[in-house]
Amino acid sequence: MNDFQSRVNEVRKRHEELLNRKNVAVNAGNGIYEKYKYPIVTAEHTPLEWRYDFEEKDNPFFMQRIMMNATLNSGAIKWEDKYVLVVRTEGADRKSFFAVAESPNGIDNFRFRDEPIYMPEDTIPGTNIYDMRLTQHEDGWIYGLFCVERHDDTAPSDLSAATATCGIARTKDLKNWERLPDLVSKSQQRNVVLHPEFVNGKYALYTRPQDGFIDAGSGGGIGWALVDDITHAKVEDEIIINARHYHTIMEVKNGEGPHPIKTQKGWLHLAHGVRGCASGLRYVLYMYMTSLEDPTKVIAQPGGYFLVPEGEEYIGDVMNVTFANGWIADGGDGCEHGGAMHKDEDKVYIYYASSDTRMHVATSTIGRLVDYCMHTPEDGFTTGESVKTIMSLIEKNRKTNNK
Ligand code: BGC
Ligand code: BMA
Repeated sequence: MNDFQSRVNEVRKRHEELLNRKNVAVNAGNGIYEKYKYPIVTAEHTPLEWRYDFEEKDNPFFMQRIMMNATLNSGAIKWEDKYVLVVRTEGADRKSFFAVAESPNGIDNFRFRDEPIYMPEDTIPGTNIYDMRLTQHEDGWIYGLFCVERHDDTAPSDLSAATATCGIARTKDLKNWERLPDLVSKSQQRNVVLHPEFVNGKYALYTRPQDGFIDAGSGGGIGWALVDDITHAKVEDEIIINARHYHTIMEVKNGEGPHPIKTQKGWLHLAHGVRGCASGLRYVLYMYMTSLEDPTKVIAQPGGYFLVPEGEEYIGDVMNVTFANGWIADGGDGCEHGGAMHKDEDKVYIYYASSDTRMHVATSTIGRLVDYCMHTPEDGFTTGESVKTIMSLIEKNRKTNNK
């Protein structure tokens, strides 16, 4: 065997070992969810055929011709008995694209399909696309809503000036995608999510109005808008359903994660909150619940964060970030319809990325997450209120322990 062939064999062997690695739960100690020892999808998981030229005469050193930088913010869906992620995959050139990776059990053995998704363009092509939210809607389609970034040509001399718009595509098989016109909205939009059910006969969107590309500014928080026609979607009236507050984990920005999960007690939401600090922006995950009768009404808002970067999760391209736009509530059916009513014992796979670099999973159940939302004290917005909340728990425990 020549050097070329032995190098090919070695690279293939290492890749297979990585893809087949068993994952193990690590008790997070908070009782709310388990994290796992290994990330589930990394840039190293991408197929070798995307990165290496296997022709010896063209690539005598068996080098990577195309490097992959990161696998992050993935949409998720249970589909044909598999746990499917639409992974935001980013090349060394900083362009991200979508690619499907699937696993038989949701926690390890994720494998990319042979080819990434070639997303058809809207009339104005995007420079970059990312962070897809998947919704299996009751209209029969699976929708992918994602952010489309383009240069802001109103500032021709500023090469960092950009605009964020919500792109919309739909599919029946996660292979062929029909691109619909981008969402029309007065403000820029990132983190737009399609609710799985019709509301008053209309499509319902979680929005995130923002003043500029980075700045959420007067946007206020997570919004809600009804849309008549998803093939020409336009935000007419937008209300804020989950507002930001001073000195909280979501002081600077917040945004809806994946679409909410329907439970007997209400819609269960996962979102991200952002605050500014000396080291930059800190992205953490939080939860809230809305009413089944009126999905714009918040019925539970546990104070503080739900999940944050820990250990090596802090390190990566954009430090101090956890971000989630995919989760799967698994009632054991082969495919989980987006608006299915979930039972307490149903398992929840929370797919999150750390520091814009790699994908992880955390697992819990509907029962545990609802309990977390309904019984975690709310944020009282001042130190005094926080101490009173701790005091009342101490008092309760004193009574319990003296029984
Ligand atoms: C990046 C996103 C980021 C956004 C705002 C984009 O260029 O690709 O990951 O969320 O900028 O910082
Ligand atoms: C954003 C998000 C994500 C990213 C985060 C941190 O605004 O939309 O794409 O994870 O910033 O860089």
